[in-house]
Amino acid sequence: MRIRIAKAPGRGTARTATARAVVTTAAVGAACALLLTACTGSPASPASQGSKNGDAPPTALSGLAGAERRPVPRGSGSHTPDDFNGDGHRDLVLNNLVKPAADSHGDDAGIGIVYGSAARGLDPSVRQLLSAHANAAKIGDTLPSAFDAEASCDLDQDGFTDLIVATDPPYNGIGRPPVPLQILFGSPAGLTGKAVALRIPDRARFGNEWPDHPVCGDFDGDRKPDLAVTASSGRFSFLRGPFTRDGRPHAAGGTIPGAGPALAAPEPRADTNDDGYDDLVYAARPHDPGTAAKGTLLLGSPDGPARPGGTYRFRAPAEVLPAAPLRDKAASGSSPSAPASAPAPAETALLIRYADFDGDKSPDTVVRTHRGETADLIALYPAATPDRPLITFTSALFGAR
Ligand SMILES: [Ca+2]
Ligand SMILES: [Ca+2]
Ligand SMILES: [Ca+2]
Ligand SMILES: [Ca+2]
Repeated sequence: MRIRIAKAPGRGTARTATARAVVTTAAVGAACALLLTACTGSPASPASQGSKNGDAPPTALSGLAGAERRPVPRGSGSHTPDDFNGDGHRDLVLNNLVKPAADSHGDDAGIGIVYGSAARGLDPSVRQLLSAHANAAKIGDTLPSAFDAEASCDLDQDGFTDLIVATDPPYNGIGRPPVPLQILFGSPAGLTGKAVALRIPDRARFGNEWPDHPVCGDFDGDRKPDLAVTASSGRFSFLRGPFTRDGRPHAAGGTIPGAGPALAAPEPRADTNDDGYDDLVYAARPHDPGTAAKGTLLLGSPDGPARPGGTYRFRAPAEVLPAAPLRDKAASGSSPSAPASAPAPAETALLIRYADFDGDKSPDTVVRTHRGETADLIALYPAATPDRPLITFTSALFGAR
């Protein structure tokens, strides 16, 4: 799996670790009311099954019906990308979880994992909340407070996808900073326990910038997962996998020049020229998945992604991005319990994933509509029925324990 997960804004700034606020029932209710028709407006949607298609009271919304919790199905390992519990179904990673309105300026709400399901593509009732407090490794004596998903692949090749997370370790500004990237290993129970710091050997570091922009790929074509990570001054570290459970690469040489400042994997195929070596893109700014952008290609080779490959263009996968139906439905007035709100914050719609979730081998579209930092709606549109979401839910679920 070679993805780059959209980064949380404000990353890398020092933040104070505080106990995470639990979303109150009222806050969840408010978010739901806002999403009422979106949650119940598609009776044919499998998401509505179990709520008797509209007979349910307003509090039992299908989008929020996932507020119930079910255990993560135990898998035995798979080759499916983004399959943290190894059950063969792709899982979804969410940064930027919405926060209760009372805490909209508080800490990051963490990383949300929604597990895949055969029936619905994704099952929001099977989810995990990852946070620096619960899951980060200490750096020295200090627990980082930032915890943002950056990339995922099976670094130790055990059949369970692993998550690479950016943190904000303490640094006094003198000399080489600590490596802020950590690895959370997948398992039959999904992503649990403590992360480990990514170890980058001294010879594979350069300069005093924070190593960042991790990109997974098999750049040297030996069928083992590697990582590329920025160093400084347009150089990057090429770390050959597999990785040990304490975060060490199998091998690493000196840094490779001629790239940066941001790295990304080509989309949708990591091996752009089909020569068996995954390729790498560098660009002036981080790439948002699924958006059109320009970068420069470095072609993989037995020595890693080091051969110039010319200009590379990321293309947006869909000509028209379906919207998560937050705005239209909430504004339609058909929701009697929708709160009379002050002027609504601007809404932004983002593609968050373009990949096969329902197992038919065609890529599906997962979009997310945000209203400020306190409301969102995520919708999975299957390739087979691109005008009707298979499931919708809000990331406010992660605040409902
Ligand atoms: Ca899975
Ligand atoms: Ca693994
Ligand atoms: Ca490799
Ligand atoms: Ca290639």
